[in-house]
Amino acid sequence: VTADQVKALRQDIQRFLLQYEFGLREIETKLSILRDEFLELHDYNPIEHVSSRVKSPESLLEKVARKGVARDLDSIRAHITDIAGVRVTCSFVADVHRLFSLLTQQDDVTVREVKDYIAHPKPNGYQSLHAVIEIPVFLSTGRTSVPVEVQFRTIAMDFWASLEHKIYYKYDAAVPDQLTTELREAASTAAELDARMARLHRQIHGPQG
Ligand code: 0O2
Repeated sequence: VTADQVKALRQDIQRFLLQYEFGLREIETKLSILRDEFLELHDYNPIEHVSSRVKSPESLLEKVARKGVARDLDSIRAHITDIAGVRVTCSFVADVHRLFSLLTQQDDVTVREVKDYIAHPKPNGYQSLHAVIEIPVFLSTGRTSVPVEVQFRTIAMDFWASLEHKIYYKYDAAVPDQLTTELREAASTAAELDARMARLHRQIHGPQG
């Protein structure tokens, strides 16, 4: 491989990843519009926090290898759907569902996949609502469609997931049984807290929240 080829490849990858960056911006704008409008209409902010990231080239290539995907941009585009990721953290489970519906029902959004780990938590206790959605992005070369993985969760679910993530990496995926059990218990404590906070919230704001 010549130096020119490496340079060309790097440019291709940069342009490829840039489209995902644009996809994130579209979703972030949609979320901030929903938040601001909600605040205006109901004097209430259903979103606690939004974070987003484009996968780094290293982490993308690691996933490509792990999933056995061919190392060309078309295959990567088709098979890796979380290159662009947005995490929406809400106070209450009802807001998670509300935001999910408001975003996925927009008519320029196509839902490719939904994984409801709130209705069906993972065996380790993980809870979140995931959607892979496609969003149009308009470039000088024309319209393109970009997949973005959006994770909706409550503050309690987010608290749990960030600790679990650290533990998982600390033990290099081989988490001791005792910790696995405690994590599962902590996940149900988090779910109980969510239910309890929702009840309190309803007492103050009524069933519509
Ligand atoms: P990061 O660093 O957040 O990007 P896969 O993406 O193929 O490994 P799958 O089944 O295709 O897994 O996707 P899934 O289940 O929708 O999960 C994708 C993302 O959800 C993960 O991305 C995490 O962000 C989050 N997630 C899923 N399961 C867990 C879990 O058990 N614990 C925690 N803490 N997070 C989880 P990445 O790429 O793994 O990580």
